[in-house]
Amino acid sequence: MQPFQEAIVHKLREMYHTDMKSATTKQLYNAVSQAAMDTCRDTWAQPVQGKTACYLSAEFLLGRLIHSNLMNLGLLKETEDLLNSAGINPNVFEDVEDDALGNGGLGRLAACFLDSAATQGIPLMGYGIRYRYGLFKQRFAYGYQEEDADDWLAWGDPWSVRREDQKVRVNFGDQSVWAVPYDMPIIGYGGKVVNTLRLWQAEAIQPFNFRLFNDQKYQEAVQQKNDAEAISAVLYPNDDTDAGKRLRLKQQYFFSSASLQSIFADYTAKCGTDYSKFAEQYAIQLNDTHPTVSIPELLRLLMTQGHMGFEPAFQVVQKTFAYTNHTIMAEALEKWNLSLFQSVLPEVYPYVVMIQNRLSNELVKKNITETGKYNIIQDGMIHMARMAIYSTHSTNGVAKIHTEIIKHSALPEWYALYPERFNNKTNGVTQRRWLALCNRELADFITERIGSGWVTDFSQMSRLKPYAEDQSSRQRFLEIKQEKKNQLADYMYRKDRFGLNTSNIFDIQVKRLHEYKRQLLNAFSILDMYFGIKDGRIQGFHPTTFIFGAKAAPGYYRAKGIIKFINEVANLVNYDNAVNRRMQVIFASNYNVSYAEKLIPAADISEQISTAGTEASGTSNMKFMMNGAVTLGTYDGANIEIVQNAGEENNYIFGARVEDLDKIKDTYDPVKLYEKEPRIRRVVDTLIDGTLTDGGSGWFAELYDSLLKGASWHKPDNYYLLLDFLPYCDARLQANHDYADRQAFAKKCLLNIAAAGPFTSDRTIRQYADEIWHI
Ligand code: 4GP
Repeated sequence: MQPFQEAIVHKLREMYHTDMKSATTKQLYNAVSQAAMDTCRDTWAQPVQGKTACYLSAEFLLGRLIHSNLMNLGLLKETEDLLNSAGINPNVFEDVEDDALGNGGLGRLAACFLDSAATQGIPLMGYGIRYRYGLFKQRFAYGYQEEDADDWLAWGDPWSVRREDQKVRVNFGDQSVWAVPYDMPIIGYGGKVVNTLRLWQAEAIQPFNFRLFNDQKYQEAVQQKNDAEAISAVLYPNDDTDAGKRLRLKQQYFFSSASLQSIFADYTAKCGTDYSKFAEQYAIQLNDTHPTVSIPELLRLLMTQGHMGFEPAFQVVQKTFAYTNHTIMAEALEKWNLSLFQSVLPEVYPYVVMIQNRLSNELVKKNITETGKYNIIQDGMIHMARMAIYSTHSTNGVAKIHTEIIKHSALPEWYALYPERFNNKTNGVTQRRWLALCNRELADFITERIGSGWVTDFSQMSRLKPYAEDQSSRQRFLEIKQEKKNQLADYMYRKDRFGLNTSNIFDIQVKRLHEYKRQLLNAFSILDMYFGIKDGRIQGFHPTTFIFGAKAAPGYYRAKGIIKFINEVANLVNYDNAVNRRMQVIFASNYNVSYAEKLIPAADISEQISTAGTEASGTSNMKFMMNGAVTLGTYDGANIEIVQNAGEENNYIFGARVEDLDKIKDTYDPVKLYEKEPRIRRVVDTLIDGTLTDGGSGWFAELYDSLLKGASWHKPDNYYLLLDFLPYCDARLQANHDYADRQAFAKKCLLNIAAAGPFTSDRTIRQYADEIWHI
């Protein structure tokens, strides 16, 4: 036995008094994880040299850790050999669910950044919240989304270390709590660098009141405990929407204050009490506006504990912080009601006023009289994005087009004031999780051809390009794709009891459910194909399986209506014997990181169909690309950079561009399109003509109205589904047609893989380190 294998056996004995043969999955999981933790403890304990970057984020969507950590430590094979030799399926940890402390793109990006920074030896610490319950678990009942609590701790938390000695006190207007850190090792590939993710848990200062209990006031006796724990109890299930809740503000201040206190104490221990040099030691990146209250919090610490004056303290703050914007959806630009803010954070509010006063003076100096668009405190609200832009030295978008939109249409007044602060950092994803680990077959294929350097230097992928011309490589690629489809089919059968036809094209759209992402457009186009096949209009259709995966925020009823609609479309198609050998539609339930790792490698077609100008970047588009799917998408977010690099001829781009929409936005009339085009009318009418039923919820009629009548808060069809409908259907049928030439299609896929080099988060995080943090 190898030493690591012995260590696992020893852990089982020590922790559970059991052995490989009798251990439960949970015991095995904890023993393997603990044994792996032991191998990196010494490296982890080494102090960081030089400047540290701190990534503050309300979400870290890590995904299952066991496989990625073992891979990064070089222990995956040994572990699998041990499991095999004990007659245990190496997939046993597939049931372990520990992947839910984030909603979607922004949280998953944070996780990719941690992996990339550790792999490249960039000292990056993550700071966030240790939610007791992560994002809800989704199931379907009669096609409706139902939500259950995500009890991720049921599997234990072997990758965290509770640091009781490092706890700090956080004060609100009406309560004080402990913030107790749980540290996780972030193991770089090769195991040479281990960074830290610190997640804070809220706990009561006095968990139990003995006197009240004695007086038989049992509820009151534990009131403080319950109130404290509520703060880190649950991740708000929102993506791109503002929860606007008192508790949410408490969460934001809770982890911001705890992180800042901890960073401040580290600085003091290292450098003493001259805080003027703070920004030389720490760079703090705000992952969207959620941690923005860190800005007045650092100001408070510098002025009260560091005894600095306001102006020098503000200078330090500005040099320290940088801000990343992840969406221009108006509802996500956070604002807090002034009186709420004052009552929750009375100690912080005065510092917000000081910042506002400084801004006001600056505006006067610049002769700006129209201050309403700039004021941090305006009309009874505190505008967090304004505070973030004003008080930091860098504001970045997450794809080229997104940054341009920020500069020229979302926040042009700020760009006019401080053009030098605005910069772009196109997102990326870690090729270790999203290729090396989730698609080992393709990873071997690549390594056999260009060596293994791509695992840590993704720019090497371009060397794969010549193999797109090589028939045997194309053939091998197709075999691998087939193998991944077969594996997905097994998995989906287990998870969703659905039998995929693995000889079909796999056409996949997986992401959060949002109107702007246009899952409804996808469903309409499926219906159009369904009718087209039945009517004989569409001939020579290559059988296709359409897969969706998406969670809707529980309070977002329109999104829930779309889920129900897609499930009804699936019923219609899958039970119709006239077409169901040519089409299948399936909505994967509880889409999450682990499901993504199965779905993405099996895809032929990556659906990226957001309205131009709405998806800041997207990151699943990159994961699909590196796994050899072609993009069927709009000119939006990082799709643009993807097709620029991989060739438009190797992808399927359709639909209106931002410029086109700008021109027509005041005159756009979806009703005209609906009346003129029978194919549009037919699919839209399924919402109300009884073809499909919403079970009496009224949701389908509401969707119909949203397209043709609008609502009090938006114009009809404000995401231009009907405008892009025919071009989308055409592009889709073109891809379907092209697929028939398997060799030519494989060539497109390989060219996409070979062009994926820039879309690694290794590149992105390097740019943050070089251009923003100067590390
Ligand atoms: C997402 C954006 O919607 C997505 O386009 C982007 O790729 C991702 O951030 C990472 O930058 N936004 C969110 C959010 O997840 O909650 O606003």
